[in-house]
Amino acid sequence: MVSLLKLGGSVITYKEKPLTLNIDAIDTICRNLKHVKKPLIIVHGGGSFGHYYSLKYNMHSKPDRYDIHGVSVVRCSMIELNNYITSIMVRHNLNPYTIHPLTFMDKDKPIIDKVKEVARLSEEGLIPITHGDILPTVDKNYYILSGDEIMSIFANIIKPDKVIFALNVDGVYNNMNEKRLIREISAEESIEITDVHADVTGGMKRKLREAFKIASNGLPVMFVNGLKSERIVKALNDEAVICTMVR
Ligand code: IP8
Repeated sequence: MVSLLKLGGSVITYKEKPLTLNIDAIDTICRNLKHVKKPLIIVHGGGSFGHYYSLKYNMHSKPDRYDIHGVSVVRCSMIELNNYITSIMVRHNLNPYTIHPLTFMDKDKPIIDKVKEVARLSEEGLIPITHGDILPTVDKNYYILSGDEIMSIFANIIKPDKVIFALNVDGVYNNMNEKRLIREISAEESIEITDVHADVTGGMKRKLREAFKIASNGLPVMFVNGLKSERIVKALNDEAVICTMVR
């Protein structure tokens, strides 16, 4: 059975510093992923790469006729970020295999056979890795596809046994003043979300929305601290871990 892991932009980059990787975090995650012996698919976010340029060129999830140079720049920044991550993975003897979202998306709809092929590759020993991106739709419009949305598209089609969102905090807090970790949320509950960073795809609210969608299909979703990456491994290996579970 396949597991789905989203590496949030707040883990792999320093979100408040444009175009800055968190090399230590990526390196530690890769070192730890060697201890995971089951098929894995990774999705990563834009962090201070994609989101930096999306904000600069005023691009959002809503399809529109965005500045065409901006479209190019946002895409390049995501490819660059992906290249950094995959080269660190290879250095750790992992087998990443980048799949750009246009391979499995036809405008704003997933190509089901292609998504299933992604799962097949993970069973053959590769780690398919994809990312949030800027994609064409119709009438010269483009839109930003969030990695969080890719998670729910994949979860819906592949039906993985684990869905994990790695964040830069321990999970979902009741609010940012008290910072009490919510250990379990059921899709019906409403919680107060304050996003600290400007995030063109909707930050924590978006993540939770996608997690609720996934959970409503019977797949529990875990929000785990990716800066304590041994937790990612524990979660993937079915061990108890500090996290927020969305059911
Ligand atoms: O960080 C956004 O992906 P996300 C990708 O998963 C871009 O929402 C291009 C900003």
